[in-house]
Amino acid sequence: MAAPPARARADYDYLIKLLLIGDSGVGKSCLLLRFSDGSFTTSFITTIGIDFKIRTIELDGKRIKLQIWDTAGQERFRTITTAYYRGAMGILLVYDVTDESSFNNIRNWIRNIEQHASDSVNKVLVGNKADMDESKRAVPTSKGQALADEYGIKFFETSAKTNLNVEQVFFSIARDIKQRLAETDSKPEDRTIKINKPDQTAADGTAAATSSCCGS
Ligand SMILES: Nc1nc2c(ncn2[C@@H]2O[C@H](COP(=O)(O)OP(=O)(O)O)[C@@H](O)[C@H]2O)c(=O)[nH]1
Ligand SMILES: [Mg+2]
Repeated sequence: MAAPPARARADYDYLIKLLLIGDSGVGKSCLLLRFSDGSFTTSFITTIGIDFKIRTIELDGKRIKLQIWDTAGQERFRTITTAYYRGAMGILLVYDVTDESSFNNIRNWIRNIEQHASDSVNKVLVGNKADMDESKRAVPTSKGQALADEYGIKFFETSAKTNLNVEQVFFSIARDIKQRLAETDSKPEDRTIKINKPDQTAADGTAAATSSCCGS
């Protein structure tokens, strides 16, 4: 175990909301359980039948607090609505490599996301249950990769059972989102939250390039 910090630090540098999406039975809950199977995780069960877990990771010296939402069976009825997607920054699109229909449904899930989620949301395609015997496999790796390429997103085959690539998926999407947020942050015109700085509207319109907050 690492030594406790010498002084109190801010809780996190980035707060990232992630969602797990895909057909029922593909292993979404197991993936989340596997990723959050540690003492630094807190679970929340909300009154609307969706629950989320929190795990804070460290990337390039920044503390990233991941708030990861899982469905509680609503996906069976395709009743994933705006409430679930609200504020999502990243979505793990999960299918089961032994279940072709779960793979074919990924296109439907992407349409659902396009209707309900923010346009800028990061996506990653996940073919789960890669531990299963080759004789059971219904979706070759190359088909998963081709679909991901078509949508311009990253692709991983995982196993929640053997812990194959589970950390890699979450770290990969977290890193991409952090980068996107950092880029947005450094462009003043894209900021949605303005900090009340009296000199911000200064004379010739050249905004200051440096930020007074998050100083590092
Ligand atoms: N072999 C194998 N089985 C898995 C894996 N992930 C989940 N399962 C099984 O698949 C079933 C559905 O998993 P669950 O996480 O509830 O799916 P969800 O409906 O997408 O949340 C359960 O019986 C799990 O034990 C995996 O990576 N490999
Ligand atoms: Mg589930």
